[in-house]
Amino acid sequence: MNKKMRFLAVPALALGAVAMAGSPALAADGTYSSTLGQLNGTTGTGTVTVDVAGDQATVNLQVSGLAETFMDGPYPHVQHVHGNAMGTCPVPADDADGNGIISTTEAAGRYGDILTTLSTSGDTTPAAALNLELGGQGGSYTIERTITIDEAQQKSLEEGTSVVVVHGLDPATAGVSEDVFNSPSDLDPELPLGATSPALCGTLVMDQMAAMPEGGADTGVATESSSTGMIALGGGLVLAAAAGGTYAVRRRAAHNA
Ligand SMILES: [Cu+2]
Repeated sequence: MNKKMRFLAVPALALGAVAMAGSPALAADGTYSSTLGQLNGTTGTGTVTVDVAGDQATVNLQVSGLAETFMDGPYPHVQHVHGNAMGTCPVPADDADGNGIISTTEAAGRYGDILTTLSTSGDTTPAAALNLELGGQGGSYTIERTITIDEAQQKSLEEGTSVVVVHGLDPATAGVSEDVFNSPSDLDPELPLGATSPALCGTLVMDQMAAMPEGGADTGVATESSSTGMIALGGGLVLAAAAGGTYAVRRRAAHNA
């Protein structure tokens, strides 16, 4: 009887750890972010964070200084999470046809196909990729919304191949002639090439402080938002299960902060 109870004690402890952490973390869970880089003569800037929990992703995308107007209206900037390729942004050498614009098709070898449309409302699937009404409007805007992401998107995040791309070049800075800018888009011949080509681009990288909380003792883990704190706690418990003493260190750090 005594022996049997000791045998049961180990799995009981393991279950306790899982219960304390809440639902077991899925592989893609975490906070991802990127500072977007400029392509095709773009002078604007952008940052994005994506908080992932299961199939829910809270996206916060902020851009400023992009092209403001298009045909007398607010310039529509379609934007997506691409993935399942190299997980990188294109370089000038990717301008295969040499017309001066790296098109979406020319960049696809780097950042891959559209997995999620970062629309301002409604549909977030690839079907909404070129819906101009659902794109960012004007030169500066913020999109903050929680969306459902499919398994392909989750897998790409987990593998580090997810790349946020904001499309829509500024004719004043793109560095090409009006004829080239307005030539038929590789994505939709009804649209100008310049309007659908990538303007800002950045690979989503998981926040390492949240992923590896043992490095965060002096860097304010406890002052972060509750969602990040939960992730840090989950990570701490995983470490505790793997390597005995770590949990005590983590608890002390959290208590002091
Ligand atoms: Cu795109």
